Amino acid sequence: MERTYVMVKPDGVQRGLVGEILKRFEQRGYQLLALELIHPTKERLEEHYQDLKSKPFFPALVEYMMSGPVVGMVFSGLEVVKGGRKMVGETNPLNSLPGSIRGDFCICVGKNIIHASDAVDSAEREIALWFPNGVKNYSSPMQGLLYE
Ligand code: DAT
Ligand code: MG
Repeated sequence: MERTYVMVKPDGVQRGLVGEILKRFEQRGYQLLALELIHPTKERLEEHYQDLKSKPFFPALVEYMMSGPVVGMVFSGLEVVKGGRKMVGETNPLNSLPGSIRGDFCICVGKNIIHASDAVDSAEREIALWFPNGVKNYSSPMQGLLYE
């Protein structure tokens, strides 16, 4: 089953939105495989956002991401990468529709409260980066109720 990496950013954690975000992914039917609150290092964040290193906003992005703990999660499900991105909304919350997480809870691109992997290969890279000890799969009776 496909997997994705979701991270509640420091502002999302401080605003008490972890439960709301976790709830949305759970109620959609995605299966929670891992969950951790951590204080990320600069090195870890620079690796996570390696594709954005040359962007002018990169230093501010890393500073923001280091402003407090983050909560990382791994979810599995059918096409969970694409579905997760839809639930999160657009990068700029101003373009995010109501009903999406960014569309419901934030306003500015520099404080957009949540990360979700944008492709299957980046999801696997991010899961390996944030959960270096590995993530175990488990079977759940819910699967039979969610999938035909
Ligand atoms: P996303 O988080 O939607 O995958 P991204 O990977 O392109 O977007 O960028 C990562 C983060 O960097 C994004 O959540 C917020 C910040 N960012 C992106 N574009 C930005 C911009 N034009 N100005 C300021 N911050 C930006
Ligand atoms: Mg991205």
